[in-house]
Amino acid sequence: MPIDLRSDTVTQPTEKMRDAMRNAVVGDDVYGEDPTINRLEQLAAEMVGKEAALFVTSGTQGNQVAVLSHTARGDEVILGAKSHIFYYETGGLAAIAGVQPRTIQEVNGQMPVHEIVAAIREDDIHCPQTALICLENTHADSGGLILPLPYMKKVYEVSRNYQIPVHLDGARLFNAAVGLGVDVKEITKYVDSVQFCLSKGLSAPMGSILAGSKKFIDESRKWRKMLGGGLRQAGVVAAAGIVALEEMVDRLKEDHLHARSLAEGLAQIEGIAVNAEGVETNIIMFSVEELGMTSNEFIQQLNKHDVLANPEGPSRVRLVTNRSIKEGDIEKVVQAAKNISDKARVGA
Ligand code: TLP
Repeated sequence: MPIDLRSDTVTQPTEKMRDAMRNAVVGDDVYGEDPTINRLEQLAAEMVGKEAALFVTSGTQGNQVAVLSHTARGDEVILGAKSHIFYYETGGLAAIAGVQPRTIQEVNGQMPVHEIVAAIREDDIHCPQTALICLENTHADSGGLILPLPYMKKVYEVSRNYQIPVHLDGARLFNAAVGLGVDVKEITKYVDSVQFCLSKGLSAPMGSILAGSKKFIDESRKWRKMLGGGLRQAGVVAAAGIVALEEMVDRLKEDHLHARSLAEGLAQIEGIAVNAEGVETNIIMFSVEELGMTSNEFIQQLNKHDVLANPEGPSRVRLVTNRSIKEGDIEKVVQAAKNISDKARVGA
């Protein structure tokens, strides 16, 4: 088996999840009759401190449903230029919700607050309505950085002043909470709605949660139906989601420790540029530019050492630690990277 660091989405369900799935009591969720889904939604809402929650098929579906519920066609949405919602959701904002993205370049995963304020539209006949601000925590493209709580608070205060809702793409929300050492509600109290993934480090086979006010979730349930996400006996997968929330949150610490020690190992290798102290959660980004290789060339070499990774731009490589990592794997990856570096520098 290769060491798979392409993403934390590659995690397999645990034995306990498989048992829970086999034994799940299910019903037709479009009629609201799946007791396992109902339990998951209630548990999730309680955990993030919101009135209600909705089980959705994926993070992308949860984010798109949230945008649909918060906005009307022609509205403007303020979000990061490298946010997943803008960058990696196949243009869903424009194609599905019909809204206009107003992007702001993030610095360490954060859109500068004064730029958010400056981007809010005036009440003018020529202007679209600024209907939503989206944040991402942890911020994937910046290498899994955590948005500091004072930053979340500031954005929330701005949003209250201008009466604009805030949606959080919290695909890795629990990584942020574990990284900060706080209850997840300390983060979600600064947003109106939140989407988080069960299928990443938490290891469930599929699904995300969208949470918010009861009114917001009632509306979101209709949009989810329109997008083809009205589920039937999906308690078989929601059962794994319950195990994910009850048992898998604390273990994210392990992914973070692995990421830090992997980054520290990589930082010793000539030609690899990585900020090991900057690794806050489970994502490591590093540049191979100095080796005179593209990220794809470097990854092809890694593959020969049985290590899988993803490119993030022409010279940036992304590694995401996850539950599939076994004892000794970190050392093997560092050794593989060292061999590639040695070979590249001899050939140069
Ligand atoms: N991210 C995936 C890929 O789509 C890039 C990954 O491997 O990291 N928000 C954020 C911040 C995400 O990182 C992702 C998935 C999503 C939303 C979408 O979740 P899914 O894949 O469940 O639609």
